[in-house]
Amino acid sequence: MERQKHFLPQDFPALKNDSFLRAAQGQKTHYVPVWCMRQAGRYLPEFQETRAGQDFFLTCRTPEICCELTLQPLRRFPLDAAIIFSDILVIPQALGMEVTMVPGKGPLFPEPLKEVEDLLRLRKKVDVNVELGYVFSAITLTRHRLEGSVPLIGFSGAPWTLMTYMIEGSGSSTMSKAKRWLYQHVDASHRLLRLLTDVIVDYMVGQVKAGAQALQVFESHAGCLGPAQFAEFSLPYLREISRKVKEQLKNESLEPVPMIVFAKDGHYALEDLSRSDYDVVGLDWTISPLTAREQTGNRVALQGNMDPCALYAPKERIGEIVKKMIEEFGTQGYIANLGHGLYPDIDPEHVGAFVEAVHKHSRNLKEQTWTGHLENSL
Ligand code: 1CP
Repeated sequence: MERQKHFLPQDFPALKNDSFLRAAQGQKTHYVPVWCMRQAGRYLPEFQETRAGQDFFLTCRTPEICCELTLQPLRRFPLDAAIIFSDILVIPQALGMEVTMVPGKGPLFPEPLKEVEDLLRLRKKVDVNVELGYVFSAITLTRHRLEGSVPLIGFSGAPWTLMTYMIEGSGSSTMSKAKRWLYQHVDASHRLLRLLTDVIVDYMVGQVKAGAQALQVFESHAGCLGPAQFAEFSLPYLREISRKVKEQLKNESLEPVPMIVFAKDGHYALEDLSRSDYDVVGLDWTISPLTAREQTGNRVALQGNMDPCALYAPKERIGEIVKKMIEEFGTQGYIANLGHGLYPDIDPEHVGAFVEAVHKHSRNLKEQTWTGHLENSL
């Protein structure tokens, strides 16, 4: 019988396409790199087929399948980065909470946190190698299977976003249960956010050790916080994550990796985010490229931000929207992406048209760093 090949986090194949990493670090690129949030997802028939009938979190715990799902979009489109297939809710699981994924509905916590005493149910200390080692194995395997074609992005949910799921128990439009804690249980909220931050730091460092070449932090529920609550309950923890991850990598003599922060609907915080030790700030579609550049200056690269619904438009129209987006962001210090994840009913051919349009239009434009005015950009 053929011996099972074991993949170790070493001797990774040399990287052939570094445009995403270069743009993330503010270095010159010959075209605008592009990837899509949720590029591995239900809009792909091959994803549906691989996932068919399988429990979602069991899939997340099976490195071979995570690897396959991560590679699927890259076989179809000339994307400039891969993102490991997993989910942000593996962290509440690592803390001891039960989470299931209800097909067609989304995540469900049968016993969400209701009162402060419920915090006692959470593990006080998480050994990420024990609880989340399956994600690290998936990353290492995928990094080998990518054969250096493009870099692999690891990710985590941000503390506030994870706290909302742990208290709401599922998706919510108001987040009122979680926000109640911010007003009624201030200290307990900070205790929970601190616990999550500590796990996230170890988790992200572990992802880099396993082979992740960039990291994205998803603060998907920034929008329900106003500026004051964001400043108190989100920003300090986001800052601590970037600072500590970079510090730990340095202490362990590991190469630093670019870090991306995506605070959905958090445009009120863009300036603060651009001063937070992240290399890239991700943007949703509700902010114009020019306003985003003005608020973030040349401190960070930007990533985003086409409305995913624009992919419902005819292909030629997608091309026009992409062209305008690149003209406004400039071709340098910029990573093209959507303003949020792909929806399941989006036509894969239109995703292809988006990726192709980014490459085509950015190659046609003069290399342009945003300098505070647009006159010489076109
Ligand atoms: O059965 C399925 O296939 C369900 C769909 C699905 C997929 C493909 C879920 C359920 N998660 C994922 C994978 C996933 N989740 C990735 C994979 C990599 C890629 O992007 O290709 C990533 C990065 C995530 C991150 C994630 N999960 C976020 C942050 C990004 C965002 O969308 O804001 C969030 C909020 C989740 C929670 C989650 N997981 C799944 C769903 C449907 C949701 C959202 C639930 C809700 O609040 O309504």
